[in-house]
Amino acid sequence: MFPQCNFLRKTSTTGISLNRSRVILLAVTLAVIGISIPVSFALYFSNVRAAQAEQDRLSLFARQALLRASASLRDAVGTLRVLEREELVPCSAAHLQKMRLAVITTRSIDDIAYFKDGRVQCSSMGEVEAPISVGRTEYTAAKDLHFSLSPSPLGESDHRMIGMFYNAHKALINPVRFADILLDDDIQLVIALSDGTLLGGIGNPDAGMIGKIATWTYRQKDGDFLHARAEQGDLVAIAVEPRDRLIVRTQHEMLLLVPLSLLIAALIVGGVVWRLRRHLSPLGELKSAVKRREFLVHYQPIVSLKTGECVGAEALVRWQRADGSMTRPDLFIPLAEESGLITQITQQVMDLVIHDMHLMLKKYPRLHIAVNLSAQDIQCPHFLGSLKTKLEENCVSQRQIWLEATERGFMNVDAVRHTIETARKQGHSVAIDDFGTGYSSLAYLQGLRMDALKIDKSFIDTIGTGAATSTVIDHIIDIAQSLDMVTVAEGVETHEQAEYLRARDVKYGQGWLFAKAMPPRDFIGFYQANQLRTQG
Ligand code: G
Ligand code: G
Ligand code: MN
Repeated sequence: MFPQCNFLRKTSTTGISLNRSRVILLAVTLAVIGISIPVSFALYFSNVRAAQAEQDRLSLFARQALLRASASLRDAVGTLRVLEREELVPCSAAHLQKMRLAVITTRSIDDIAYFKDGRVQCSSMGEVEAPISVGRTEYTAAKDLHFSLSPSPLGESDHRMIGMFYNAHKALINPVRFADILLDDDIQLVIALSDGTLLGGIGNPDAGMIGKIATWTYRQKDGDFLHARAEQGDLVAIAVEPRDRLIVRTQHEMLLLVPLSLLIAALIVGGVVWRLRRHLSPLGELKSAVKRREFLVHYQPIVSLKTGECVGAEALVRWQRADGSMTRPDLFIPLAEESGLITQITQQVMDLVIHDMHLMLKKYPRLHIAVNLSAQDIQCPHFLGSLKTKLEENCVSQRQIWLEATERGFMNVDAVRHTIETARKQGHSVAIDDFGTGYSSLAYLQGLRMDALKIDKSFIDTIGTGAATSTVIDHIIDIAQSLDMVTVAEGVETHEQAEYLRARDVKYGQGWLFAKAMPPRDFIGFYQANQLRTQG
């Protein structure tokens, strides 16, 4: 029905000065947070994952070593038990033979000795000429099982042998056999008794450090080393590695997690930019103002030049932003018209006028409110239907709403005629606004009835200046009067201007001489005081 109603166009960034720096600051803050959180998480989790992976690796070695050591120990104990059970004549040929066989078949045992009264009587090597002392028991494992640590036969501290006593037999055990599993290069491994006594190790364990770790509780940490323990019965296996390994592993994890976190950060920042873009463009800002209904209306009184009675007011829209600042219409109406948002703003203005003024309009039937229409409202008068409904709902007469149309909206004369005729049929008065400033042909005045003509401020300003243009105002007044239109002078600022207009029978005036535009409550006060003065 109104093919001309599609006003949405691409818009340049005209006009509005915005609160950009705040929005940009917010965007930068959000972006910094959006980047630093995922990256911090990535760094943190790289550390955690690396530590866990290294700990798992060490634990695995410790458990393997422990299993091996337990098996060796079981083996050795088993061998001695068998020897005891045989009950052979001590140091007999058969006994010596059995001991020799046991040494050969039991991997962890290097030598077996038989002793009596604390002195060695014979061993797998044969008879002992001068009986040697058997050594002190240093650790008691099971009831019948004792250990002693003897110095290395070769005098090297890391090759000392372990003595294992079971009743009358003692087995010499090479501790290296206890932990002979394959290790990664950088890992050191030790087997110890649960009191911290070192049994053996591989990978050149640093005895001091390991001894210290052996007595630690499970979670204790050393600055330079990572370690894992496995315990079973009397045995403890400890795997140790330098902390440097962890750094390498952490770097590995970072290679994976940091790019991932940067990707997430990019998504977050993209989202922030996408969300804030609308706030950064004037049009985006105006769109959200329309969506959030950030508009209000101020009312500028229109008075009778003869009597001074206030007969109505012009509704002038204001944009009140969330931060409380007020934006004037000349800063956003052009953008609203360019983008097609103006029709929604007109609707909101009409809603506001009814909300603010319906009680006043009902109480004072002679009062009117003039609402500005944009060119698009005139070409596409959807607002008329809903205005009618809302006025009826609020029991306000259609006559009390004037509609102001500027010449700029008169390009498509057929559409204008339709709108103006419909509006007048509905009971509204229609005023032509900013008359004489629109550069349009006066032809539209022919055959198009309107009720009022608003003489633009620029003509009022010429009054008393003696400028050549000052005579134009007289012609405008003549045109209005010959077309039987009510005249309203806009922007009246001086008594001289008012006097001049009065002398030429201009009916109404609007301007700072009478009052500036004011909030609804103030206008109601102004109007009531004016009524008392002029009517009472
Ligand atoms: O009062 P003021 O400076 O605020 O008005 C500036 C301009 O904005 C004026 O030309 C006025 O006609 C226009 N204007 C004010 N309110 C509205 C409105 O609700 N709709 C339209 N289309 N123009 C308005
Ligand atoms: O364009 P429109 O006719 O709708 O405009 C009303 C505009 O004129 C508003 O911006 C309003 O604030 C302004 N205005 C109203 N009266 C005066 C006045 O006496 N002097 C000046 N300078 N501006 C005025
Ligand atoms: Mn106006």
